[in-house]
Amino acid sequence: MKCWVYHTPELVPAGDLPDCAVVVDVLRATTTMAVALSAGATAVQVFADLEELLRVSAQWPAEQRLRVGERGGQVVSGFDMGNSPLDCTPERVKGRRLFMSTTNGTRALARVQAAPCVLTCALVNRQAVVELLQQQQPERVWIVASGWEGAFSLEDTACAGALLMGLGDQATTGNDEAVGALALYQQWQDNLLELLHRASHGQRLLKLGQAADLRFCAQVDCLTTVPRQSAPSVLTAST
Ligand code: 3SL
Repeated sequence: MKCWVYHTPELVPAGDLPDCAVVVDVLRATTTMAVALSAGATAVQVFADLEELLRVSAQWPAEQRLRVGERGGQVVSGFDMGNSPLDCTPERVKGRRLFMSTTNGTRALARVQAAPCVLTCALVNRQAVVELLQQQQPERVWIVASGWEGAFSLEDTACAGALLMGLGDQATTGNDEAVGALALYQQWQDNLLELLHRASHGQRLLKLGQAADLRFCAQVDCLTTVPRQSAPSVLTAST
């Protein structure tokens, strides 16, 4: 398995696709997806565009859907919830489909949705993603960090490194970014909450009063669910 890391969706090569793409958005989209599917949500359908989300979700019975909208770290007005993993309790999400749009995570997914296998990873489900990749043995893997509006995000690249570390000898690094991601994780692995606090998006979320979300997102390997694309833009649980 050869793995490439891209710091943002914009850096993903055009006109090419890997055997498997793994999208990472530790703060907070891919953490929330893993939690929602673990808690019994039937699927997470992602949208770049809020109008499109409202149009498609309107075709679902109200009691079987949740509209999840985040812009700038805050809940989109009129939506059922924002992007906090802590809101995804079984009481709230079980048996429901999440219609979700976030600033960066859902955009990163759109960039690689044509790949034959698309997974999402966060720190919380890193080991589960490692095991799925070990089982499937895709030849070429792209780990796509969501970043923030086209810029590097410390926490996503650290999570890419965590994934590479978990894969160990099973993976070779395809680009310098992969080597750098691994080194970043090795440096911070015992201090991930501090890394999230230093990260620019972590600081943005702290200003919005989301310290509990940072604590949750800093946990490693506590969920066994892997969100996996089962139809274009639709993620379901693979455990
Ligand atoms: O950018 C995103 O996709 C979100 O995860 C950002 S936030 O953490 O919900 O603010």
